[in-house]
Formats: sequence, C-alpha cells, structure tokens
Amino acid sequence: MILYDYFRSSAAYRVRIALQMKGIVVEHRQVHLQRGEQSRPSYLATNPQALVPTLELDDGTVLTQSLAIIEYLEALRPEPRLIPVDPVLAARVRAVALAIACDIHPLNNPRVVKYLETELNAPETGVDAWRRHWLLNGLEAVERLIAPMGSPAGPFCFGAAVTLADVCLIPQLYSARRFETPLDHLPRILAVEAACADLPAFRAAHPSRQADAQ
Ligand SMILES: N[C@@H](CCC(=O)N[C@@H](CS)C(=O)NCC(=O)O)C(=O)O
Repeated sequence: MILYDYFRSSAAYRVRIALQMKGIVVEHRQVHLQRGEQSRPSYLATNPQALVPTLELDDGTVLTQSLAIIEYLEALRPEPRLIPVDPVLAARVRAVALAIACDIHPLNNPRVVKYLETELNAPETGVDAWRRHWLLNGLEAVERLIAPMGSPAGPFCFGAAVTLADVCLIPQLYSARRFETPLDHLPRILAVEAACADLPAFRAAHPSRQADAQ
C-alpha cells in the first residue's frame, strides 16, 4: 500500500498513527503542500479534493479521507481496536474524532488560510487570531467531551486503551502547539497528550520522524 503523506498534515498524521498501532507497513510518498504538489494533475487524478492523505491499495484502489481510511484499516486488521465494540462508547469516540476532523481542523487548513490572506487581504495578526480562536474553541469543547462523565477516566480519551479519539486529538494538539495556542487550562487533554507521548506508535508517527520533515 502507498500512503500519500505530508509530514505536517494532521490528517495524514492520524493515518500514520493508526498504521503504526496496527503494525501495517506502507510505502510513504510525500506530497509537499507548501509547494502546491497537491494540485498537480497527477495527484488530482488520485485525489480530486487535492488533499492528503490518500491510501492506494495494492490492487490500485484509492481511498481518501483520513477517517474513512482508518475505518478501512480497522476492518482490515481489527486488533488493537480503535473503535470500541460498545455502541455508546463507539458513538462517543466517533463524536470526538468528528469534532476534530470536521469542526476544528478544516478552519485552519492551508487553503483556507491562503484564501484569508490572498483573497480577503487578512493581516498576519488577523490570521493568527483566527487560527487560535478556532483551535481553542474546538479543543475546549473536546476537553468536556472526554471528561469522565461516567466512563473510565483515562489515561486516554476514553479509558485505558487508545481509541480513534486519541488518534485524532494528538495531531490536532501538534497543530495547536505549532500556532502557540494556550492549552494549560485543559488538564484532561494534557494528560492524554502525555500518555500518548509514551507510546512507540505515536512517537513513530510524529511529524519530526518523517522522511520529509523540515
Ligand atoms: N477531511 C480530510 C482533510 C484532509 C486535509 O484537509 N488535508 C490537508 C492537510 S492536513 C491538506 O491536504 N491541505 C491541502 C491544502 O489546504 O491545500 C481528511 O480527514 O482526510
């Protein structure tokens, strides 16, 4: 399998963590987002959305969207499970994953930021404020979504095992730190971050460990 990847992409980072958790080895092909390689015709033929990640299977089938790719990996190699069997817990895990992937992440995507800068002439300070505002707004809600509320309290988002919620949260925290978002008032999130930092799968998937890291 081939993963079309970019070291700093938090959506690709999610897939890298899931691959590492499940011990699935793939070839990584870098798509340099800052150089606009996602808009090259050859890549658009693979991913018409001009986004990473894309996973190409050995028979040439192409999968897009990080959460759909992770659901495929979960079906391919169910252990360790990233989505719990219990339907209520599974729905809560997916809710956190979707809160991050659908409601936080898209607002800070490079193409959105570029539009603010070039089409709307937003000043650098305005763009920075936009980034931090949406990161903080979303992460403060995630802090409440993963609070114990009758479920096991940790160390991960939903108890003693890593789930899809952790797989989505850690890359989003990487972006939040990159843009100097204050996180000290989010103790549950910080505890999850510390617990995941101890795991080899999360370490191996970190942007700084990728071949294209700058
Ligand atoms: N919902 C998509 C989001 C993918 C996405 O937005 N990827 C970003 C990098 S994190 C990207 O390729 N951006 C290219 C651009 O903004 O031009 C997923 O989960 O796969």
